[in-house]
Amino acid sequence: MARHLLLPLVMLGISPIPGAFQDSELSPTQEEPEDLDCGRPEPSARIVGGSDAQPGTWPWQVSLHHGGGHICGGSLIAPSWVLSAAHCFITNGTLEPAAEWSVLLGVHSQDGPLDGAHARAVAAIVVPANYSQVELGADLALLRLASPARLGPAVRPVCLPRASHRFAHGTACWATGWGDVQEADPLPLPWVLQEVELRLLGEAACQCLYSRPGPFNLTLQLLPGMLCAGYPEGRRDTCQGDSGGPLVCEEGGRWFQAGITSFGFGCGRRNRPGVFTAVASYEAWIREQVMGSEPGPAFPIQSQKPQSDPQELRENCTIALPECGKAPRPGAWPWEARVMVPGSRPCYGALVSESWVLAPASCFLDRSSSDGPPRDLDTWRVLLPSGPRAERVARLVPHENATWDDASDLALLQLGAPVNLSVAPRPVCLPHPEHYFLPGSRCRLARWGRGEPAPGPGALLEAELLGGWWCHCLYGRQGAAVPLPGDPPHALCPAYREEEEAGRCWNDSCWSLLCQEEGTWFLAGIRDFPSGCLRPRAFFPLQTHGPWISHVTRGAYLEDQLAWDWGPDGEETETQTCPPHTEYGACGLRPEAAPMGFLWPWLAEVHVAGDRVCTGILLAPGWVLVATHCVLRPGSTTVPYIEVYLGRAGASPLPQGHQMSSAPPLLCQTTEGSWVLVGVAVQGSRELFAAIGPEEAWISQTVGEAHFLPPSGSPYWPTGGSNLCPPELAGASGSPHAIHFLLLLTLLIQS
Ligand code: 4AZ
Repeated sequence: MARHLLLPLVMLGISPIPGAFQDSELSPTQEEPEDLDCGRPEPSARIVGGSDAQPGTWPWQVSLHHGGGHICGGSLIAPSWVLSAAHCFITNGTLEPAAEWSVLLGVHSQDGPLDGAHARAVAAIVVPANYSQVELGADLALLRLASPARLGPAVRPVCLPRASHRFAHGTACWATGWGDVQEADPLPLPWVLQEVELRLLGEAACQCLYSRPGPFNLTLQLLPGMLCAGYPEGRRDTCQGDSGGPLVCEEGGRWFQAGITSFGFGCGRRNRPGVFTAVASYEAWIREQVMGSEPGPAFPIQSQKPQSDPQELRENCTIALPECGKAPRPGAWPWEARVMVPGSRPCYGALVSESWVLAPASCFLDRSSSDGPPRDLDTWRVLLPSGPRAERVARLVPHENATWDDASDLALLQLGAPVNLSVAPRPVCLPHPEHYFLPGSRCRLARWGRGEPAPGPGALLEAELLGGWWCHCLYGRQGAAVPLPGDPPHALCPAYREEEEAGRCWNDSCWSLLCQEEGTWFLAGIRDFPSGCLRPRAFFPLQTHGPWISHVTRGAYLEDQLAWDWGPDGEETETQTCPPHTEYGACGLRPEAAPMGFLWPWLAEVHVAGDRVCTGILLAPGWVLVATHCVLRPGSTTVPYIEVYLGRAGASPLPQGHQMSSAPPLLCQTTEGSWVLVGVAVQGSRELFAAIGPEEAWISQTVGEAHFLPPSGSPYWPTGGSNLCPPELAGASGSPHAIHFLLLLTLLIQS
């Protein structure tokens, strides 16, 4: 699921530039080719967290076009040679034809007239024979131009480092490109070349950062020929579309290309610096490819080797901690923002960056009227914790769906001036779209919008997040497949104690959901669904809005997942089905453990081959139903030795050395008080159940004397109009899935 984050994504949202670029002179320059002096821009004169470059600052930067648009960066290393990344040219293991590519030289803005720019066709693309995928290194390519570039003030080659060249850790270098300015957020018009200063990280420091399991527990093994640049705290980085472009460092008045933008985990993330191909490691390969071409690339001798300071070699491993989401204690939220609009009650929102507050759009926009945005922004004020003064509001940016969609009832307010972040105010952390808030997470409800205050002064507003499956089934669309964790969910369900203790629901309260991971608070959800008293309540997840928030704010604190423990087969969900719905919500939502000594009289202890124990259900005097996976080993066709004990499940401790396989049954009580078996937990899950209903025909044919509730009219099988659970629960037809889970054991009664 998270693999895409590691892959270099080279397509960029820059649309075709008018005109064909096959060896065209877009704007003829007067200059004739000169000596191959490298790495010296004519003195004249996004990348994530960068800024517009001045024209002519990076004259070796080229744009590689395919299919009419910018795909990758590259660098001019000789009049007929461009250096780039192999992964830009390889699709499904095949090198794309050179003829489909063109190289744009001397470009600054990729919009409008390309003054001073010219294009060249590509005669050949060469990649190292051992390149297979970015994570395995050798991510470089050489492009031979069909005709030499026209060198001039805006078009000059960069210097290449020899294999012996050493770049000191901590050196400030520059990366350039027309790539995304945030993850999945293309560089906006007028597509001006972006530059960003990045620090070289030593191999040990970078490996240390990438060895810490980040989101999705992914780590990375750095290989020889790779180098890292960036910052432990992230926020400045290369991104999709910058690939193939140069990372250059100045030495003795010349710019050397230390790296080629290759890949990374996302863009600008904490502890996930960009990974570059270390150009010096490929001196021999580059020389071999360009042999005989005159003039070839320049590999100036390094004038001064960096002192090998032993202190520097033993770089310490500094892991950056989140800068957002720290609160002195629950309830004292340093991001709580009170937006004061004259004539209305205060509206509560959250500070998400130095300059932006997120709040419900419905505080500021009348959904029923078609009035435009408010005009009196200069009378609005924002109060922040410990803020010395009320902040002015410079801009209101409502979510595009804010006026009709409750899940998007969001607006961003830009403060008149950025605030100084400290202990307070401090922004809350926001989740990336793929964030998975673990069931059982400790959450809190915080004030949101213009809702009523907390019910009662001492309210704890503490909540525990319930499994996403339950929430999905309770509030999901009919027929919707149960999504994978973090897919993203369409609802988050916290169970909060106060409401239960108070015995009523706070219908007119309006809350946001804050969830904690390793001591850091995330804004996980906003305002609960209009769900009446159906429990657990559901919140709209905020994670789907991460891209919009980071696009508008360019610097909100989107933070990676800090906690993960998805269990062994957390993602094997294809055959999982939702439990049926009762008047209390989905049944079995909060199964209470049976007190010791209390017997569920139909439960059977099934002992398999002497070492596994699972739960069976007595359906008739001679028959016990049990989950197949509990009894049969995968791939085995032999039936093991099975013993069934009745009348003692839950009452006696298990014999030593026995494991309890988790295959608990799901039982629901009818209004008349009798219990009905509705599902058997699927393998690896304690929350999802293979429904019994669809197996009625198979069970009754086999067992004969099993008792079934009437198939229709029962409150436990949603009718066709129900929108709460997938339709297969209606029990109309046999499910090919569930049958794999269930096995009937006929009993040879031994007394
Ligand atoms: C890319 O897809 C890419 N943050 C380039 C650089 C990085 C990530 C992705 C590093 O081209």
